[in-house]
Amino acid sequence: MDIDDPVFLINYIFLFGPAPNPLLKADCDCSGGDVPVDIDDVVHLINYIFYDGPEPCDVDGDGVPDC
Ligand SMILES: [Ca+2]
Ligand SMILES: [Ca+2]
Repeated sequence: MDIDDPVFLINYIFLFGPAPNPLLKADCDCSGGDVPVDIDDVVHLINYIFYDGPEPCDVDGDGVPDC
């Protein structure tokens, strides 16, 4: 979990970079829906890393944030 993660996501969302695998692991804000991974997830991650924001979503429910 560091700055590489939001950079990876930004690449994927805006620059057609490689998709996260599995895709749902990058749904940091647990939004789900048709487009689970979008700019909101990047914002969530940056908040968490730099501004003590809430932890990323625990996508698979094992108690450890996955994003
Ligand atoms: Ca999301
Ligand atoms: Ca987990």
